[in-house]
Amino acid sequence: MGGATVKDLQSTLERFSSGDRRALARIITLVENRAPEVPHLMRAVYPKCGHARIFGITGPPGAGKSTLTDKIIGRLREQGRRVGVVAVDPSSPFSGGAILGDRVRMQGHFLDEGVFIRSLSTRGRHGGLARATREVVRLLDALGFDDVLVETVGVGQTELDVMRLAQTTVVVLVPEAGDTIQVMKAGLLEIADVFIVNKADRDGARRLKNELEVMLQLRSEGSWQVPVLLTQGTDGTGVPEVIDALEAHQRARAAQAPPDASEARIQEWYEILRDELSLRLDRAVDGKTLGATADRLRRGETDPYSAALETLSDPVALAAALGGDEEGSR
Ligand SMILES: Nc1nc2c(ncn2[C@@H]2O[C@H](COP(=O)(O)OP(=O)(O)OP(=O)(O)O)[C@@H](O)[C@H]2O)c(=O)[nH]1
Ligand SMILES: [Mg+2]
Repeated sequence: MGGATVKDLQSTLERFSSGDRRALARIITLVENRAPEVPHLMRAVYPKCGHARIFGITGPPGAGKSTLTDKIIGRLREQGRRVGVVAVDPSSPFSGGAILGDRVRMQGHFLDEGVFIRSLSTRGRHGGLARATREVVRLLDALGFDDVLVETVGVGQTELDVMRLAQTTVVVLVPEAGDTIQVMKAGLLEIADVFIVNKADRDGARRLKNELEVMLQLRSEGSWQVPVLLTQGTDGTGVPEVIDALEAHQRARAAQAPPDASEARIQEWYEILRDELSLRLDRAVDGKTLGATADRLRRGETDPYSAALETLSDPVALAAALGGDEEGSR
């Protein structure tokens, strides 16, 4: 976890900039595995961020998100833009490259140097998928991808957290999901900047579109009017209009006074701290650097509360046990 490793990572990143995508894949695996080097790496990456457009695509399983993403990539590539895609699957035990379905559905772009597609999930006992996703998006941004698309599977709290990092969020629904009450319940109405009713070839698509529009008018606020677009992911019908809507929302966003980012930075600092402390505490327990206390507990010489209070009252010992890595900070 010393400085050398971080340097290694940085040179790996530089290799990627000159076309080595395996290097990027390796780094993303570190992020996914919550490796201790990650904060050091991200510190180097952070100042280079802020150029990419970040689009979120969410909606219920099977709505056609990947199929649409594939078509959207195609259009953006026609405009000469470099596109990064992160498919986030909190439930998947698989990782390390691609979920099969996404690989199949976006395979037309796999040989394209201007497209990078990666699936993401977190293994083990730690959560932190929203943070890992944000880090991967930043890596892609820093490496010069013009657009980053984040697809999340499902509509739970993790997905909503992940979607907070998108500048423009697209919610994909299908006629058979028909029930607009579900949309409200899942919190999708609040996060959508653009609604898509996909599978427009099926019955009920137009009706769902109308229902959504009524709902949106009822809660219409602000200057951006959320559009509801009909698409057919399979043949790309309606996708040019999706691109137009994404661009229009980006323009509307840019026209507004930029939101005060200071609170978000403080919140992120707090999240990183909490997350890193918990990771380090687990590593310390695994690595037995807190072993003396554990031994005393094992021998019945103290109780868990006394042990915890003692550990907390000795910050220097605690910091040592949690493994300060000053080396890496240089
Ligand atoms: N009839 C019809 N089928 C579609 C359309 N768009 C996508 N599909 C099909 O719907 C199925 C699911 O598509 P995906 O793109 O994998 O959906 P997804 O939302 O990414 O699915 P998950 O990532 O598993 O949540 C596939 O069999 C697609 O071929 C459409 O417009 N009409
Ligand atoms: Mg998908």
